[in-house]
Amino acid sequence: MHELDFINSVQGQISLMLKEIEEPDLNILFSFLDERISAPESFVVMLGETSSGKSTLINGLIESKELIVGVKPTTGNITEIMEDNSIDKFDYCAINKDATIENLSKDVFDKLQIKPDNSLLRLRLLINHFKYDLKNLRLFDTPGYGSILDNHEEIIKNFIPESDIVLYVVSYKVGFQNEDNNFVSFVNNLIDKDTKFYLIINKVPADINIPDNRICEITQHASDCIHQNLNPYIVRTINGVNNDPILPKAEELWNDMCKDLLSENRKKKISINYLNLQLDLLLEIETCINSKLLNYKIDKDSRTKIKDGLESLLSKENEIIKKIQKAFDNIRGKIPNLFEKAEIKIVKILEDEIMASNKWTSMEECNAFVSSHLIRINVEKQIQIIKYELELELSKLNDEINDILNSLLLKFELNIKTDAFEFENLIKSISKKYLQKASGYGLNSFFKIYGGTGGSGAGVANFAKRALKWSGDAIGKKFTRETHNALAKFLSKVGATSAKSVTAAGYIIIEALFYVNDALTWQTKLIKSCREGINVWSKDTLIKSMQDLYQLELSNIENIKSIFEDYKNTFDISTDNIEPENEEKFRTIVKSIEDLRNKIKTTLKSIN
Ligand SMILES: Nc1nc2c(ncn2[C@@H]2O[C@H](COP(=O)(O)OP(=O)(O)OP(=O)(O)O)[C@@H](O)[C@H]2O)c(=O)[nH]1
Ligand SMILES: [Mg+2]
Repeated sequence: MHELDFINSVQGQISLMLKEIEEPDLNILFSFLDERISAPESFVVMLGETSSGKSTLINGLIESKELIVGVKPTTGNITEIMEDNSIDKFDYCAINKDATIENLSKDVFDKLQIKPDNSLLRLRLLINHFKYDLKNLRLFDTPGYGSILDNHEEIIKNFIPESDIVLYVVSYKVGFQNEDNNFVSFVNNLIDKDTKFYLIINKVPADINIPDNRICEITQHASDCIHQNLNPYIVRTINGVNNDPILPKAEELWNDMCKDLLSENRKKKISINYLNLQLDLLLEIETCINSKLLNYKIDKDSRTKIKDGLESLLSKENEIIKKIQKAFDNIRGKIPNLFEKAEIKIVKILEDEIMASNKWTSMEECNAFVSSHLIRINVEKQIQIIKYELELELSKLNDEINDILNSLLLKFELNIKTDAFEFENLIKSISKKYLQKASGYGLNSFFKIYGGTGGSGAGVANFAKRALKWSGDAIGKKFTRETHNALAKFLSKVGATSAKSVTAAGYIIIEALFYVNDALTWQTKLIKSCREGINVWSKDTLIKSMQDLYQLELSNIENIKSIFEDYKNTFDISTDNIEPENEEKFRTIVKSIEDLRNKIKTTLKSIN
């Protein structure tokens, strides 16, 4: 049987089971999955420095000037472009932070593309039909690196890590700058091995013959940052006339993108994803039924034991949360000092170098070396030390919380142990659930949630339920794709912030020396401006890292809460005896779940 047919037949059987057990939450999960299977989405994120021509390229794809373009930094918000055959030509929406979706007039849509807006999460442009076979594509137009880092967490947390393809645009004339270096290295930390990275060299003049030095240079730099040998897409510049806007065709690019998205390899990956989701869903159903069966089987004494055990378990939730809060407070208390130390160290090194007067033949030479090289190298060294310290502290906390949780859950299981084998089954299925979903729950998954709204640590099912409640528009693939190690991601964000701030610091230094001609005092002046620059770097990076730490703390608390909630729901046993009217029916379902699971596993093996 073809994989998709098999997946659909499993859906059919699950649907029959769900009719028997009548659980609204499971039905929501089911329709969520069903929707994804009928329309597997792909994610493509367009990235690159400001004015590299990202929005223009997308306008070319959709053959209409819907996205605003301009010479100055233009795009201020994320715009998601999707196909919707039910609309006429184009339709415009705002997705707000409170999860509401608003229809917009073209006029308001245009204004929002440029202007930051506190309540807006992202914009959505619906088009009737993509020229290529790009059904179910979700394409994201983004602003430049700085704006993404400061204002668009969603892109960093959700869309880049989830993307099938990242399109990275460099303008030929501008070349591969320091910012591109930082940006691509950062992206490299966020994507996994399945994500394709396309390098697009844009606005290449017509008279440039390929191969060309600059193209080789850009390709080499980008390849180094992403640790792959890239083969760039060359997009030639077009000259627009007033009434004839620039709409680059970039056919090779879109054709290849299409091929990649529709490739057998990708279809295989999607099938594997769905089969794993079905395994998840079957576990959810099994846990639910075992919970009901347990209800039928146990006597009054055991009921009270479970109720007490659960109460005692739940009473520990606050303790753990307080522990997390305390640990994060502690870490936040320590990092200003780390930055202060780093600042002193860097300034000292710069001072020594600058004052080594026999080393420099001119102020310009020294200035160039300091602002483009020395500062960067030393800031990088110091931020590594800070990141290492943070990693130690956070990993320690991770281990502690996992230990506490594991021993709490073990104690809960031992305390309420009854003779009923249903209890054993329930414990088994809830443990399996975590094992399967978190791919190693209890070990390294505590931080996984930082990887996105409801990473696997939080429980896939919880995510889907909550996501649906919040927006009715959850990101399908978040469901299974293994979330990246969130700690690594957090640290890489600290590194990215630092790299961005040091660029700003470099400008301060260059600017300060612009007007200095005095051969005697330049060293003192350079040292002074270095101090100022390093201070800006330190303050900036510290503030942003503190904000990121708050977020990490919040998402980890959410994660803990969801684990307790899961236990609460699963062991929500009635204290009264219940008539086992459906017992036979449920036992038959449990049996068919086991059969189905084996079939899915066999199919998974055959695909791999
Ligand atoms: N001559 C010429 N100009 C181009 C071409 N592609 C883009 N441009 C111009 O380059 C400028 C920047 O293009 P945008 O598409 O706004 O660039 P962007 O990458 O979206 O920039 P941000 O939104 O600021 O991040 C605009 O003025 C475009 O008209 C091209 O092929 N030829
Ligand atoms: Mg733009």
